[in-house]
Amino acid sequence: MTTAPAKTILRALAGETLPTPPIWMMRQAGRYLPEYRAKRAEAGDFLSLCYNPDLAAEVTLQPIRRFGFDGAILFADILLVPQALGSDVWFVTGEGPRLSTITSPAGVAALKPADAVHDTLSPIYETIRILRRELPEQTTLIGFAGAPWTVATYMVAGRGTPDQGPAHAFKDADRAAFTALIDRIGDATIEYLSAQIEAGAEVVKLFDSWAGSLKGQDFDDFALAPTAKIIAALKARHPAIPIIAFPREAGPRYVGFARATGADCVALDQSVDAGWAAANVQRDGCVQGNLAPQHMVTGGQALVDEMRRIVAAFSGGPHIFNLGHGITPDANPDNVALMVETVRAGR
Ligand code: 1CP
Repeated sequence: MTTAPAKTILRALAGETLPTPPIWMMRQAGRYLPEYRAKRAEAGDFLSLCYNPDLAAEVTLQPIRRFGFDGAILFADILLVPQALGSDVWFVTGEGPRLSTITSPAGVAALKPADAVHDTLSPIYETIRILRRELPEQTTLIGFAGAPWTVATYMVAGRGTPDQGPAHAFKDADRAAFTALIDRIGDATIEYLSAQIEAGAEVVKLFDSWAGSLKGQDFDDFALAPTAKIIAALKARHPAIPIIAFPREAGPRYVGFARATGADCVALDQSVDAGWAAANVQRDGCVQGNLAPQHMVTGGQALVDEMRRIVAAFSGGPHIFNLGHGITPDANPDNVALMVETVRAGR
């Protein structure tokens, strides 16, 4: 006989419909919090914060102390994997990430092998071990990585891009070399997420933030297939670990995504209608997300009304409350507190 896991996020991910949804928040640690900004200044720069296990654990715990979310996401970044594969990565204050660029088969071939990623990423596993000791017992620890397409868009362009143009150009010019890049990132991601799970991550999430720019066969080959491959490998090694997939702005391609990839939960951005997603996506299992992050800036009755609409739409199945994308630096922490209060008012 087995007993149901007690943590609410794990129960929802196992397919349980709860009376009120558990809640966590994308980009819970970030510049909207003064205590985050203070720790970041102490670390010196963003990457030093990611690779300092004590400080990274501290900025993960800060929003949990303040708001008491049901889940905490590890503090790290999707661009640590390119760095571990041999790309140069740095952050320009006020602008964002910069990387060396990969635009040729030789650039792909020069990347380090997947099992070498631990040399760079072992501090992240230490952050996870600290968090498992320090988090409240009801809080679920969520590990993560970028999905291969999204990570590739940064490795090819060397920076964030509005339309992922350079990655599309590489893919269209040399599909075999681009596929090799996707495979290399996928293999590294399997090693990285397995190690996160072994260190104590209880759930892992794959961020495919730029999935929406892939259409037709490209979506199948570069969003769906790499995600399915990573999930199959992780489930083979760690059968009990729930996995959240976030093919952001996939639109109609959200339909069937969980079935095709083996994901236990699909995270929804704010561009899809909650009623539509309940009928077409939640029928395959747990969903999370959908609240526009802008509500964390504007707050008020509009926030409460929109939350009630989302909760009602997803009340017939497993649901985790979350934003449709990360909270922005201009958000007001009081609105985050109001969000947590509102979702729990029914408890
Ligand atoms: O302090 C700062 O100025 C840095 C801001 C910041 C933060 C707080 C960056 C730079 N990364 C992070 C942490 C981070 N990134 C987390 C930690 C956990 C959390 O609290 O949520 C996670 C899960 C991420 C994931 C991430 N990084 C994604 C996927 C999710 C998404 O937002 O779409 C992406 C695309 C990145 C790349 C990245 N890192 C940072 C920035 C500004 C960007 C986007 C760059 C761009 O496209 O221009």
